[in-house]
This record gives sequence, C-alpha cells and structure tokens, in this order.
Amino acid sequence: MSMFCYQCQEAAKGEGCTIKGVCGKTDEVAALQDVLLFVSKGIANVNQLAAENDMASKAAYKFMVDALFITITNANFDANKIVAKIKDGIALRDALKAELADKGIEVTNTDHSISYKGDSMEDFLKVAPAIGILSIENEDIRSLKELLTYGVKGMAAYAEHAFNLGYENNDVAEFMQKALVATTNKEITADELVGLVLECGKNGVDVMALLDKANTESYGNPEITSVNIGVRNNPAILISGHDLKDMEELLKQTDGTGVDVYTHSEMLPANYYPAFKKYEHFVGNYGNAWWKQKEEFETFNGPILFTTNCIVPPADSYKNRVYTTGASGFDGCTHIADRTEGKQKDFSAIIEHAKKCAAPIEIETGEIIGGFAHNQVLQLADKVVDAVKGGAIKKFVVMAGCDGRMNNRNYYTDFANELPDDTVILTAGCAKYRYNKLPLGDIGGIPRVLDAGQCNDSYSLAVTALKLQEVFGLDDINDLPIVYNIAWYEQKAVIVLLALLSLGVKNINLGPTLPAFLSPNVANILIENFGIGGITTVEEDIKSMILS
Ligand code: SF4
Ligand code: SF3
Repeated sequence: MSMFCYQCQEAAKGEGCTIKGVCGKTDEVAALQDVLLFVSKGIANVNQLAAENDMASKAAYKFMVDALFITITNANFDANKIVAKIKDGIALRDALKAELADKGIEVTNTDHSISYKGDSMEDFLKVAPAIGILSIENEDIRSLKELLTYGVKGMAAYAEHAFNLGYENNDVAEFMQKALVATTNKEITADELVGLVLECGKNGVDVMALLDKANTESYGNPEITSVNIGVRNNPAILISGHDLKDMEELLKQTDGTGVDVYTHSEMLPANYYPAFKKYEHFVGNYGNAWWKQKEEFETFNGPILFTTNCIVPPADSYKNRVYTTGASGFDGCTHIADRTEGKQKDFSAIIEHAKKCAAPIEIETGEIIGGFAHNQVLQLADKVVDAVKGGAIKKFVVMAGCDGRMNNRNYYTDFANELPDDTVILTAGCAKYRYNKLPLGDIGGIPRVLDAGQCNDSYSLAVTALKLQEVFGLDDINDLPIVYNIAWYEQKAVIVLLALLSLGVKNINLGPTLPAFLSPNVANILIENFGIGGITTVEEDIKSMILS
C-alpha cells in the first residue's frame, strides 16, 4: 500500500506524503480517509437525486459534514472509528437508494462511489488505491477538484460548529453536496471547476457568517480581554480545538469541582466571550500553537480535551491524558461521545481524571490581549479612522491563518518585528502565536496586534475591512490601506483564502510555501486573476507590501 496526500502545507518535499504523513497519519489511516471521502461522494450523488425529488435526507447532509471534517489534517487518526464511519455511510447511502427505488426513482449515475460495496477494513484498504487522489489523471483537473474538496472540508468544519449550536444553512449544505458531486464528474471541464471554486469562496463567507452568528448569539460578542498565560495551583483540564459548545459544557460541568480550565492553541479566543469569562475557574491560556503540544502537554500535568484538530500523535508519557470528542480521534485515547438530543456531553470522566493530577507547571507568566472581533473593532471605529486619517496608522497587515512546524515560519515573527511602528497587524487563527507575545506596543491606545479570534473569525476581519471601505467611501476594497500576508497550513485556511477572493480581495501573499496541490496551470489562474503571490525575504516583502 502506498498513500498519497498533499492537502496541507507540510506535504513531504512540497509534493505529497507517500509513506507516512509528516502529520503522523499512517498509510492505513490515509487510505481509510480516502475511502470515507469516496463514500461521502456516493452519498452526495444519491442525495442530490433525492433533493431533486423533494426527498433530501438531513442525515445525509450531516454525514457529509462529519466525514469531511474527520478527514481534515490532524483531526482524526483513529482507524477503527473511520472504518465504522465508512460502514455507516454505505448503509445510509443504500437506505436512501432503497427509499428512492420505492418511489420508482432509479439511480442511473454509474459512478463507483454509488455502488461500491465493502464491509471491512480489509475491503476498504483494497479499494483505496483505485479511488485516491492520483486516480484522477489530468493534473489540472485533479488540482481543481482537490482545491474544491479542501475548500469544502474547511466549510464542513465551520458548519459543524454552527450545527452544534443549533444553526444551519441549507444553501451551504447543498453547495457542499454539489461540490462533492462535481468531484465525481469525469466530464467536468477546468472552467466549470474554477467556477465552483469561486462559488465555494462565496459559500465560505456564508458559513463563516453563520458560525459568527451562532457564536455571538450564544455567547455574546467577543470583547477586549487580557488573558492570563500563567497558572494557578489547582488541578486542571486543557481544552484545545475550535468547538465552543464543548467549551461551554466543560465550563459548566467543571464549575465547583475544584478543577480549573485553560485553553490551548485555537481555543484561546474563548477567553474573549462574556459567557465564558464569568467563570472564576476559567484561568486563561496555556502554551502556544498546536505544534508545540508535545512539550506543553507534558508540563500541563492534567488531561487534555481535543474538540477538533490539530492533534500531534501523543507521546506515551501523556497519551493516557488525551481525550478526544466530536470529529477528532486518536487510537487508544478516550473518546467522549456525542451529545444526545437535549442533553450535554458527559465530561465526567475527564473531570475525575483531572482531580487525580498535579497542577500545571508554569511555563510563562503575564497576559496577552485579544478580543478584536468585528463588533468590538467597530466600537473603536472613530478612533481607528482618526488614526488612519491623522497618519498615525499607515497600514493594516492581515496576518491571519495557521501556524506550523516548519523552521521557515520564523519569517512571520521576523516580519512582525520588522514592520514599521505605524502598522497594525490584524490576525485570526493560530498564526498569531508567531507574534502575539512580542512587545509590539500600541498606537494611541490601539494595540499593534489585533486578534479577532479563531481561523473562522477571519470573517470578522472581512467585516471590519468592508466597514472601513464604507467609512472611507471607497469603491474598491483593494484601495484600503490593508495588505495581506497570510500563513496557511490546513484546509480551513483554504476556505478562508477562497472566501477572501470571493469578497474581491486581491494581491494576497500566501506562505510559507504555495500549496503542493496547485498544478502550475492552476497556480497561474490564481496569480493572473487574483494577484496571489508567495513570500520572499522579510526585507523584500516589507519593501513590496508596506513601503511601496
Ligand atoms: Fe502529509 Fe499533510 Fe496529508 Fe498529513 S495532511 S499526510 S502532512 S499532506
Ligand atoms: Fe490552527 Fe490547526 Fe489552522 Fe484554526 S489549529 S488555524 S492549524
């Protein structure tokens, strides 16, 4: 068996992982994820036919969202869980086919994903090579289909979080289905796929808006907050990932138990929400971006809850303290089951575990400031506009996105350090950890790093940009004094990028390397139509992006 995966920025040699994922994904898990995606495509085809006959299955939409999320980089490494999910998918697809047959509706599409039968891990591993990425021969079609798939994976993650809070958008679900169907179409042209990629961006904006609404209506608007990065002397749980519903229920269930709660990596922005800040035992944030977890989980001492990506395969020394829930999973780690209708998830096992652990070891002290989501920034709009008009702020630099392991990501720390004092960084996502602890100061009380939140809160940055465009009376969003130097790693960054393109943003610099899944022709389309560029050296890029 030989895997092939090139969906993230750390794809081996900048081409693709073929023996084992740099992320730690085994060839077996990679193959099973391919089959899960393949089965989801079969469901998409059948459910599209059902939708055309007013018989669309909600369970099918939900399945596709879950499955896409499970295959995101660093979300789920649990082979058995993926096998079970594939079997569920096949059963769901066949039940839907039977319902259609009962109504005399025949599925005429002959795509293998619609008829594939398999029943065991062995079967799934056998079919995998024939249905993987490299089964698409034309490299441009393959590139566009994968770009679309990764955009939809990012959408699925955000749709799932919104769903968990009771927010759904049928158009978004239908688009994901349409995109999956398109990836099985052997006749589709490159132009048609480009059209779908752009439509994906528009749906990306919509799903991020939906999640923004879900988060803010459920937990209030994020507000400027100083987040403690030191520790207290109580046993504690560290919560990572992006799911705020899990955050809410964990805080409720730990309240009064003597167990503290800290956020890790992408959960840091939970500290900015009024509904969470009120808990006395919610201490602050511990550590940095996802890829530093091996050292940080060691010293944390207590159990860690992953609500989503990014998991690094855990060392044996702390593996028994790692819990997963939702789309995340890791072989041998305890998985906390989904909530059943009207009930909370049961976090009692992790809470009891925490009580037996020592308090975290302090690895740093002080505070970091965040909470500059759109509502908060718009309250400061007058101040910001005055600072721009008066020349105190010359440029905003959007440095949102992801962090990752590669040494060349030091570029982003150096870039932030070297920016002139009259620039302000707008950020979201775990990319922020490259510069959010630097002493960059403020401009007339406006911090020089404005953190809007998680990667999905890049939506907030777009809302802020659109508001500034209105205030300054500009016709084109690209006339604002905003430049984009975005770092990417996994597929949520792909949807954020496509969303920005759909809002008309041009000349985005993307690093630290361009995606391996862009064929030269597809990369050219992005360069020619949107001015997408890579990064070079800090000196050169400051010159071209800021000083020019
Ligand atoms: Fe490699 Fe990234 Fe795929 Fe993991 S997700 S196998 S690191 S390309
Ligand atoms: Fe980070 Fe994984 Fe992308 Fe949500 S946690 S931004 S990398």
